[in-house]
Amino acid sequence: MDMNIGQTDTEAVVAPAKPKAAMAPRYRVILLNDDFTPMDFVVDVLQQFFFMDYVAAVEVMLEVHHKGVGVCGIFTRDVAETKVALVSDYAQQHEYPLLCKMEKLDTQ
Ligand code: TYC
Repeated sequence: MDMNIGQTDTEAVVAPAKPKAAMAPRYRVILLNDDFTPMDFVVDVLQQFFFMDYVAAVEVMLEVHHKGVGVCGIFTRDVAETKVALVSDYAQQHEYPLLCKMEKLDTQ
């Protein structure tokens, strides 16, 4: 008995095209290590601008201190740009060389 009525072999193996829902690209906001910015200042930045609790902020600060870079969070482009600008202005006001950057994520 024919179990494949109305369906060719090709149709049976090719998955139907699934429309991809458009999703806004996301960006990773990162801090870079330097030898001059005080650890307490970096912890304060992470709490103030990224709403981390003290323990999480110390963890990220130490990650940056030991490995050179650490992730503050993942955001849409506008939010990431705003965070980078706010952190960079705050560091400059205090005359610290702290670098905050954003990187586009390639997978969504
Ligand atoms: N390395 C700095 C120090 O020893 C601390 C520091 C941590 C600086 C993280 C920047 O993004 C940074 N004072």
